[in-house]
Amino acid sequence: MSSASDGPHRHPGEPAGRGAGARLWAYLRGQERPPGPFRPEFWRSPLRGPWLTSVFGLVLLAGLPLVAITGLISYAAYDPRLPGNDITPEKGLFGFYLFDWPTSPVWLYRVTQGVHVILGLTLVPVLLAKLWSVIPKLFAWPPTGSPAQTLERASLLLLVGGAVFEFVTGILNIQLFYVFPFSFYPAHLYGAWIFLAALAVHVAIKLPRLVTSLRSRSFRRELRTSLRDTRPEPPDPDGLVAAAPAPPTISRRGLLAFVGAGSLTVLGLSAGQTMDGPWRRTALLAPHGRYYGPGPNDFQVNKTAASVGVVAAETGPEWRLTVRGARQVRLSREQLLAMPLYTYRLPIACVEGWSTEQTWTGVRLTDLARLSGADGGAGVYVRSLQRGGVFSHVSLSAGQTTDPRSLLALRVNGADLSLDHGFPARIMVPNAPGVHNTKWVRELDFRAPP
Ligand SMILES: Nc1nc2c(c(=O)[nH]1)N[C@H]1C(S)=C(S)[C@@H](COP(=O)(O)O)O[C@H]1N2
Ligand SMILES: [Mo]
Repeated sequence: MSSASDGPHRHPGEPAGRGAGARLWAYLRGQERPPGPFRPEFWRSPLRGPWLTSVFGLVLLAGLPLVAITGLISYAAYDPRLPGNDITPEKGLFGFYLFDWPTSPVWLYRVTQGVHVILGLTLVPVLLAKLWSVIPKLFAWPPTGSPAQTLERASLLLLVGGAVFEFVTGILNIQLFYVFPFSFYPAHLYGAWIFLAALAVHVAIKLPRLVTSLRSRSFRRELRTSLRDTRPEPPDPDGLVAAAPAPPTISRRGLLAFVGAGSLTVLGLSAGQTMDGPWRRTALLAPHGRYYGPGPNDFQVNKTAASVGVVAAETGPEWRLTVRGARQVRLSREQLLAMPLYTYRLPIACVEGWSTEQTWTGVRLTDLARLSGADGGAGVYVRSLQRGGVFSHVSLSAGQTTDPRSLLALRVNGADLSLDHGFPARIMVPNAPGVHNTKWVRELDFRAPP
């Protein structure tokens, strides 16, 4: 077929010594494939094929919608319709499904956000394996064909681009690399919708092929097939199966085990951040959970007081809580401690996936509302000593404000709050996302928003 002088990428019948310009023209017109990855012979793994791709596809089809739905739930949990909570001002139509985030069950956000982050991380190896299995298609030549083909490739671009964008921004965010030149929340939200739309198109196009491909081989038999007996899948119209497969160096079950082990490793090293007790120590992939801060409150700190510029002078004996309702009241910490105190076990569940349940003691928000001549029915606008930043204030809904378990917490686990956990006082609302449990509170405003 090709002699030594032909070079590795010459097609049969290609005239030798043709000008580079003519060759480029032939590539561009789609008459000829450019060398390297654009030629089918380049891709030699004997494992690639529609069955393998479909196995990874099925896992993603089961998992990614759950990641997406819990993500959309997380956005709703932020209550972005309340004044000041809107982290995505340009949400437009994307806010169509928002609803009042409930206070019960208290563990709901802990579960949905834990699933969002931990399942998302666990699917990373599967996503990479799936992309690996279809990579020859990235180099299909000519890049566009019939209108239907062009449309399909465009949707794939959005699908792969959307998935990669969501995973990269999500992982950077939970690893606290806030390196984006844009705001994470709107970008991650828009990316999700682009990805979901592309996924819907992709599933509509590919579902029949997914089913026939999965039926083409027995999963159980594949798990019993050793390297020695591993053969390529039969040639397929999509060109996933290598045209000139190399001898296998790993069996299909070996590859599945490798990907599965990768997922289980990620799961095992990150799930602990959602658990209390000794398991938390296993979350080696989680950035939080190592630093508990000074003081007796034995659980992780998100932002320390120092890191957000809250200084000891503001939190000392001079500190007063301002409560605004029909009238304005100012209270010292001693006066708050003299009010009826209630104790509840409530979780802190951070958007970044970690969570913990602790025993909080404090004054009911409804009691404070009443003290100022309000009833909490207008919700409450909370201001922190922290100046600036999205977490320096929060709006809580009427339902959150009037829940008897919603506290201005003064103590945790029987001890005064440590400075890093929000001393002198912090918000604790059942089932609220962690960000809404504002620390270092200086003002509660129960008046109806203007
Ligand atoms: N003022 C203020 N309150 C805040 C934050 C903050 O950065 N500033 N972080 C929030 C976030 S994102 C979480 S998850 C919880 C964490 O509480 P902890 O640090 O006591 O564990 O506090 C919330 N309250
Ligand atoms: Mo958080």
